[in-house]
Amino acid sequence: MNKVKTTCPYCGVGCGVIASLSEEGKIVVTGDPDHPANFGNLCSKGAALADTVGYDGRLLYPEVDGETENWLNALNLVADKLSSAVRNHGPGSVAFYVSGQLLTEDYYVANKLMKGFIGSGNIDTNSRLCMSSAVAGYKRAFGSDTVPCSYEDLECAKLIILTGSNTAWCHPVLFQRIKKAKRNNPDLTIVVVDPRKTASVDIADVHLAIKAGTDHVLFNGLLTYLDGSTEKNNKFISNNTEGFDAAIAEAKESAGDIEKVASFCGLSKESIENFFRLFARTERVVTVYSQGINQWSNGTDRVNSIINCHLITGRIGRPGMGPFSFTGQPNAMGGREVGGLSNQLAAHMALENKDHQNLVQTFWQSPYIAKQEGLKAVDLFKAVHEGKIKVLWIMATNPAVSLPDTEFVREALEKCEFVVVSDCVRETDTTKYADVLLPGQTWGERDGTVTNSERRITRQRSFLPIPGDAKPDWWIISEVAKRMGFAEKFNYEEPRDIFIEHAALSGHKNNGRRDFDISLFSDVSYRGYDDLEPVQWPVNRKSPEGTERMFVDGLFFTPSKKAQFITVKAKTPASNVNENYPLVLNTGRIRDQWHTMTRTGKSAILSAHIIEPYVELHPDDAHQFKVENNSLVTVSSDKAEVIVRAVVSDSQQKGNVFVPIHWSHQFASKAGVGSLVGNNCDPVSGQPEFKYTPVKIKTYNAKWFGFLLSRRKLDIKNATYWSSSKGHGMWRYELAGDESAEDWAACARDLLCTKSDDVNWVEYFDQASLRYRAARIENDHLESCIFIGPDLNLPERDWLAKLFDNDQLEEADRISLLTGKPTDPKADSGRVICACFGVGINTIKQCIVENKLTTAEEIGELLKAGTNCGSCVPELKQLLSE
Ligand SMILES: Nc1nc2c(c(=O)[nH]1)N[C@H]1C(S)=C(S)[C@@H](COP(=O)(O)OP(=O)(O)OC[C@H]3O[C@@H](n4cnc5c(=O)[nH]c(N)nc54)[C@H](O)[C@@H]3O)O[C@H]1N2
Ligand SMILES: Nc1nc2c(c(=O)[nH]1)N[C@H]1C(S)=C(S)[C@@H](COP(=O)(O)OP(=O)(O)OC[C@H]3O[C@@H](n4cnc5c(=O)[nH]c(N)nc54)[C@H](O)[C@@H]3O)O[C@H]1N2
Ligand code: SF4
Ligand SMILES: [Mo]
Repeated sequence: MNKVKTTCPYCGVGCGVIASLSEEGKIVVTGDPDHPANFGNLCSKGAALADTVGYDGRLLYPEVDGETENWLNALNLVADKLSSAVRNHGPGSVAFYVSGQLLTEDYYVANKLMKGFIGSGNIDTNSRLCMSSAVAGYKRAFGSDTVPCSYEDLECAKLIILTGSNTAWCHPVLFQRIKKAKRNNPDLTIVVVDPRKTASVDIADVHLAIKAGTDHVLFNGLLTYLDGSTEKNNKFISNNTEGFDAAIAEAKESAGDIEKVASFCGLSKESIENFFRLFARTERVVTVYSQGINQWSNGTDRVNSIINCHLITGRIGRPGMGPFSFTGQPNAMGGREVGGLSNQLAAHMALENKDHQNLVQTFWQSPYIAKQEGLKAVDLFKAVHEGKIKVLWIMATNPAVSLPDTEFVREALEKCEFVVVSDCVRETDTTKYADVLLPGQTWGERDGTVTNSERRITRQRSFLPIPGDAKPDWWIISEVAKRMGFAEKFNYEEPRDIFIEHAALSGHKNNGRRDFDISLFSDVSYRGYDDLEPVQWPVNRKSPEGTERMFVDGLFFTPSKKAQFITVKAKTPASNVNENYPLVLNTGRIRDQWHTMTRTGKSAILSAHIIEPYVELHPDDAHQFKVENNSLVTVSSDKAEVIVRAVVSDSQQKGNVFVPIHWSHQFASKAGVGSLVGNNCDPVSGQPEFKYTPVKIKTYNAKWFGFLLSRRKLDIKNATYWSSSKGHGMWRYELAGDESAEDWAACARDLLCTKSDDVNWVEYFDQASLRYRAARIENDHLESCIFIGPDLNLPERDWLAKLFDNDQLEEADRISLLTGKPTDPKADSGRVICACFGVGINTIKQCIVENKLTTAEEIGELLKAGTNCGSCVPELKQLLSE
């Protein structure tokens, strides 16, 4: 077995993994004990990587208009279309929409082609939806997009504030690190600021269930409080910062006294006072933030309201302190480094800066250099809709699901003259609109580098054979560039050739003037690149080992070398709840799925925790809007509606609902929450307001409800609601429809037997209670089964799912299929709570009761649940308390 050190392709923690492929084709993935991000730990997604690399559903050959094509013709066509659009309509008529999931080398080449050779700024990335407010906030404060901290700061801190970050589910390995730090140092205090009671609250000493959208007022209030405290660092303010007077004047004006802050933020006066006091008296404080801060129409101001509090106290550039943006995607940072955003230039240079334009153009020896910023994601798709963009090339992102107002985005894609999509998956909601599909290599196959949240560059290495004709993204882009007439400048043979150019540019005429500098690698050999060890930039002759912490000398990258206080005004969201749409919709992530599920959706382990799209709402709202737990509901905004399962829970604030982002049309009939969200963006960063949409909720009254389990993946047509999830050896579908009872049998046959009558079909219709059950049996094993009733009183799914493990159905199984009850009640282990060891809720509950367990550790000893990645520990505790 050939063991390869590489990096997990999911979140920005950037965990090192060791991957191997045995001769029998078995893939094994474990945590890399030597990687400084995770020291061997993995979360459920990383641990299940082997499950998600199968070739089913892969895009393996180029396609033009839905027909397989060879690379030569496909590349020629794409190059032709780009060149002729530029010739006839100018460089602004083409655009690239790329992704923080590309490797740095791919990203570098895409940016170079657009900004230097096509000569337009029209390359933007899904990082616009993700980190652009964090970028803009850092740039305004520091003059550069510099993350000051390291993960180690989490271990040296005495106070960690997690605001707008569900770390437990979205950066699980960092959550484990924080948890361990707290165990080792009971003095470490953790404050979670989130309108929801998330799994991250599990380790919090304090949960501030803030009113959605009011953090900037909280931090303005804190700034005012610190101004009057002994912790105000006058020396740092006068020597190392500018803009203090204006910022504090506005903070006082807009936040006011503690009482006013409390009422604005929907918190008690005491909790605000305690929080302010805690912050003031704790020097070592790290403020972690993510999408609950970034994804607002004033996201950039929110970021700066946090940074301001670190500047007034001088708490930056020293161990255990600083404003720390946790990045989302595996290479969100790499994308920023190469200038993948439409308003940035390569190597952290500023697009609006003439010297930088010259520097980059000379270095690239390019015919052009973008001098004006290009269109930001939301505006880019508006331009596509208006017909201004004639050729759009989408790489490694699924905008038909992930942008706001997806109905509009889909219309834009439909209208666009020529759409190219590079993806590794054949069927996504976006590939549907492609004129040309280009098969990208994906994790395990591709080679290059990524940068994680703490500026650490790590290699992603290949260890799998290349399936079909899949190619690396950098190769695809370079081949198109060559065909557009730029052969000489895109003549790369290996990712290393691109990396050294990128490294050289970062050091070119730098001399400490720019934060991003990896010039030590400007001439790294092929061998050196292959062996590259994880390292934090800047890494140059001065710091050959890399740099753990930034701004230790108190100097920043602004012209004056001083950090900037930013004046932050009080502002409410761009839209507002009203009579028709009385609830605030918050959108975000769940523990075991990654974005639009193109990869994690293939894993039975990862699909077991939460099997259906849902809306979480407070019991009072459920009562007011007559919604029952577990019923189907519609959630609608003024744009569209989705149908999802209701989960009634007091984790949610009254007046707020939460819908996860993951379910595209590939996994559910109508659950894409992006269709509800409006186009309001932050004026500075262009980041959309994903965390606030006024909506209403209503029970969805279907005539029948049901579910079916099937070995084969099915194409569900005749159900008004369906959602699918992968199980072990089968697919599970939750269903609802509008047919009356007399049509259920026909309906079931339609769903499971298509046109063939020649199947072994057993069915039972209980007329009295209106329960319909049927199973399709092939060669004595269960092929599929379906259960339908007029209400939600349906059999449990998990024991039925186990019948698919058997090669042969026992007589008892056949009976239980038709009675809808397991012959052995203990056979039903229930919904999976621990994804790592597949432990179900019924098993855990029973074990708690029988053994009188009181702690999660005891559950772990008996059932192993919670002992690997630990992500389910909050739920184990919840079960214990119940
Ligand atoms: N499992 C999993 N992990 C992931 C991803 C994934 O798809 N799945 N995606 C990755 C990516 S790309 C990203 S960007 C990160 C995102 O990581 P996070 O930002 O942690 O994730 P979200 O769920 O989008 O939102 C975070 C929290 O913000 C809260 N919030 C909403 N409004 C407010 C507010 O006004 N104030 C405050 N203080 N909080 C608020 C939400 O309730 C939510 O709990 O996750 C990364 N990790
Ligand atoms: N409502 C709402 N919407 C949101 C958010 C939210 O919180 N709320 N969050 C936003 C955020 S932070 C983000 S980051 C986005 C994420 O949204 P997307 O980027 O649209 O989501 P993914 O599913 O990660 O899409 C990645 C695509 O790249 C493909 N892919 C994987 N590897 C490769 C490769 O090596 N090469 C190529 N060419 N393709 C590959 C995958 O199959 C998939 O189709 O969603 C945003 N949208
Ligand atoms: S924490 Fe993030 S990088 Fe680490 S294993 Fe989990 S998904 Fe992968
Ligand atoms: Mo993201």
